[in-house]
Amino acid sequence: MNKKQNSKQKIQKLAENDARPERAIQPTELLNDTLRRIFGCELADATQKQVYRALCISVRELLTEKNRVFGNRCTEKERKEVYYMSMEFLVGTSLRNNLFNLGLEAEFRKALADAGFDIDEIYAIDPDAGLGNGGLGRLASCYMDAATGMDYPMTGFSIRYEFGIFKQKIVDGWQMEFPDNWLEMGDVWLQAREDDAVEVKFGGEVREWMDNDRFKVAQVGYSSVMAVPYDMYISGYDSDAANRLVLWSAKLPQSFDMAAFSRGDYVRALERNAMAETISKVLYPADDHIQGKRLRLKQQYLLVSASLQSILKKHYKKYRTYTNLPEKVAIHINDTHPALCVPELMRLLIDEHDFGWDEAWDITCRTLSYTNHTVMSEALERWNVDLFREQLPRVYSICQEINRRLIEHLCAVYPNDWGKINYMAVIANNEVRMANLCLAACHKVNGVSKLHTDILRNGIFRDYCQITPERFLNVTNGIAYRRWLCQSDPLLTDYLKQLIGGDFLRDARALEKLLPYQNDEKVLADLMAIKRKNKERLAALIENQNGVRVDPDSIFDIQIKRLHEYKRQLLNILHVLYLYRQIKANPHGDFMPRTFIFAAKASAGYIRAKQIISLIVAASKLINNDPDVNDKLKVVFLEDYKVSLAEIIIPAADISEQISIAGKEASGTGNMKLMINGAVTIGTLDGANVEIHEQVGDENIFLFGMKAHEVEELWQRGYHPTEFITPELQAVLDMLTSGVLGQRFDDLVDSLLTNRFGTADPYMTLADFQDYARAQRDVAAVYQDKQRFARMSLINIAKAGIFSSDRAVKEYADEIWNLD
Ligand code: 26W
Repeated sequence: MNKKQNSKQKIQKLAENDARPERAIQPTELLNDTLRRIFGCELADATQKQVYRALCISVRELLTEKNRVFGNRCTEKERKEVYYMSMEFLVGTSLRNNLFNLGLEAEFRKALADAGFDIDEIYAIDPDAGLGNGGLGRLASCYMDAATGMDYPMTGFSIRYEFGIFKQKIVDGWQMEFPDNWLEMGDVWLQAREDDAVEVKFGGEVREWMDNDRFKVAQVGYSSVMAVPYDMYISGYDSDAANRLVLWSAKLPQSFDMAAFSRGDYVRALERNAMAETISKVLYPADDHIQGKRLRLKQQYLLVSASLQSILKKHYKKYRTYTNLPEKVAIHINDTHPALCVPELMRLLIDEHDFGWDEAWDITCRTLSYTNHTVMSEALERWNVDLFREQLPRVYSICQEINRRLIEHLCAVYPNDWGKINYMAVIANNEVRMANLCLAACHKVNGVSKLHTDILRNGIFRDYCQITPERFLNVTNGIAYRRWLCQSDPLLTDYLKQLIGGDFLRDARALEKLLPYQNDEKVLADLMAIKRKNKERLAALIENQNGVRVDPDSIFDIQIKRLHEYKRQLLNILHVLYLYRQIKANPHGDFMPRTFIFAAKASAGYIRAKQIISLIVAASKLINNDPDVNDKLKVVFLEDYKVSLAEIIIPAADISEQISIAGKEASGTGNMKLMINGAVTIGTLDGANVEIHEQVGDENIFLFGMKAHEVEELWQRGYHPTEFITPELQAVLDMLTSGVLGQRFDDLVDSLLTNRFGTADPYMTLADFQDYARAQRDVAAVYQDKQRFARMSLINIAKAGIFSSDRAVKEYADEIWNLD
């Protein structure tokens, strides 16, 4: 390797004839090279921020090379590629994950330490790329990691939001949102490709004409926006592959409207530019609530049109035809947010590439597949026809034709059953139903847990499922356990490595090798000692951030997820107040000390959710400052929940709260992350909790509450929340209006007991309260028996392997995308 070449060229050279260029690099040399090139300095005189950026750029360039070589190899071999379309990728931090996957962590930790830098401080500079709200976005990132580790050519498409999920601050108990300017430091991971910008058309109208015997259609009078791609490279564990997450940024065609300028309309000239850029300005902070806003629709179309144009361009460059698209390309629609893929692929094939309707439809259906992530009616996207047609006139006319042909077909299948046909229609009641658009076209539709898929098959999608049951299948969610266990919990990982070997690093099912140790006192004690160290680390963070001292020997009971009424954080905090009253009533009783830890963001406009956060914060103030209960009960609400905070909370968890009303949580993935870190679940038989129970058995989980069918039956029978109120529960509810919590929460009480806000207690918090309290008593009793609890913890770790995203992605590859 001649001295003159800079590190970039060296890596390019290396990657030419070795899919693992990372094995040949010298960390110190590479860092100094990059520092010299970017900052004109070396490790000896670089600042921490300069070292951070140089390290990220070095890793990015390594992955760029790996991706180039991997991409060429896939194209040469004509391998089928999958494109994962998602409005959200909750990536989190990237530096540690990439170094871990490339097997470079230890080497760079040493090289930096030799130069006087602590890599953990460098990691702390790496911002969370918060390009998502919650489960759906994080799942997309876990799947990119898994696909790359298994050498699958998978490209993610999303939007380069300048502002990700808002930063949360609790001010006087109330959630405030602040802009998340992640690009300030996070831009190091992005590689702009201005030359590959794509034009996306909005507005205008449809023009139809006959071109000798061919019927031609085009959009005219539209305004153009340029979608500029930025590449974020994705590493995989111990893999030859590196994949790309392509993030589109909206720009005006020529950054300056000279015409307007020369007309002296200076502001207008700039305004139009700003207008265009607003499309990729900010992530919609809605989780499970549709916001039929124009900008949200423009964001979805920018993602879909730019991505499909670039996919078709790359495909045609290789195969000089589109007819074999379904054989070489799989396009996956992550919930309905990218559902415009259906009409847009049709538009491109028909208007731009002269396909007839039927052939275009055949290619479209065999190329597209769709995953549903929620049954919440308020989350099923339906666009107002006028807004839709105004922004996407040609796409709308194609939706009309899709709908016309669908209705024609349904009339044959369900003759005169207009109720059903209307329910299944793509366009009806002046709305475009995005789920039906996917159901009408996609060759595969899946749910994200066994229970959820059953509910889709027998519930909201039953009419479509009855016609083509073979299109519906389940792929239970999975997690990138190398991030959520190996990187987040190195103490446990190193211990497991020396106890059962390192196979589990490649295959998570190898964690089952732990099972023989379930009665091994030493191993059980060791596991509890590691858990205690992780709890000390979290306790330090809580003291630092909230100024509250928590006892690492207490039960760390954790509920971390988006704040939503169906997830029932309210049930949790009402039970905490119930416990508080019990301790107050009998301060010398033997209560197992407990620390209840909450972290959750509420969608900005979701007032009820914000009121529940306020109640949790008010309860924590009352309880944490009450000397009568201090050593027995603490409540903590951790601000600004995000991926990197979860990576510290999860290894410290004893109890994992998964208490949603049965039938509403599609799967959950936090439950899996907590399980593989040895937390024992207290939960309902909802989503993937059902499959966690299947894995660990009755004696290693604390189940409570109604099952999904019992919830349905109680609805049918008529649910009267007040019938479930006991004197103790009434006393707790009175605390919410008595002012003892420093403020009144009348709305919350009325939402439970009255129809002031619609159905009383719509998520049956009161109906499940007694059994929840019973299960929580079981937790306290079992935890007293350290060995028994440690055994439960061990079995949860050992049986969590099935929830690896490697397993899930393999199922998608085999059952849906048909990847080789
Ligand atoms: C239109 C606004 C909006 C935004 C996001 C509606 C719906 C969503 C997502 C579908 C909500 C979401 O993240 N759902 C969660 O997806 C996870 C991954 O499959 C599941 O594990 C969770 O159960 C589900 O709530």
